[in-house]
Amino acid sequence: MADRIVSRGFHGRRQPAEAAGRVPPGQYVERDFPVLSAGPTPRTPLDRWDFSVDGAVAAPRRWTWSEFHALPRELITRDIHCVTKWTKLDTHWQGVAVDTLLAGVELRGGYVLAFCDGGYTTNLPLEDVTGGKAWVVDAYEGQPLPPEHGGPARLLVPHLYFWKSAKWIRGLRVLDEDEPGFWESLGYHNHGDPWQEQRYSGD
Ligand SMILES: Nc1nc2c(c(=O)[nH]1)N[C@H]1C(S)=C(S)[C@@H](COP(=O)(O)O)O[C@H]1N2
Ligand SMILES: [Mo]
Repeated sequence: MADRIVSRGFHGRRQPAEAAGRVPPGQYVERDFPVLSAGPTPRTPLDRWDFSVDGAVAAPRRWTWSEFHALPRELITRDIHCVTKWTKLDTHWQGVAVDTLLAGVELRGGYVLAFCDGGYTTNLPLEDVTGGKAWVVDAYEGQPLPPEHGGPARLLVPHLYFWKSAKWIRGLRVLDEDEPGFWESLGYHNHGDPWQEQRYSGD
């Protein structure tokens, strides 16, 4: 009896009890942290790194690495969901809220395009990156963010599929008209809500 209960836990993709209600449709719980990159890992030295808010704004902003580090920081614990169907529970991050980066910026558009070293982009409506829903993070599980996971800094938008969490981010371009990013122009869903299973355009 007891061994049956135990062995059930190792069967296929059955979800442990603590995951109940936390795993979006079609997802399974992953314990490792897979790396998914569309190209090589860029390695920008910190003295050449900066973060910009530009585009449809009254005045663009720019922070060097040390200026970025002087901004108010937050600890973030969230579940993340990749469109390739893994979900990772209770990931811990540190970084700066997008709200903090946009504070005092006079916005003249309702969308952002995140841009990155290496050329990757992803598009988001402002309402998905404001109100405590998105961060630019530079630490994972108490350590500097490893390059393969987007270090020195990546976007974290945990309520959307993880392709929206752009690695090696260098800035947010404010747009008055939405514009598809890298995966969005290759057939992935424009919004990417895992609870709605918005995987591909048309879902
Ligand atoms: N710059 C950049 N960001 C990216 C990607 C990428 O290829 N380049 N892949 C995206 C996809 S599809 C996913 S699932 C996650 C994977 O992040 P990870 O490698 O840390 O698991 O990063 C997203 N951010
Ligand atoms: Mo992904």
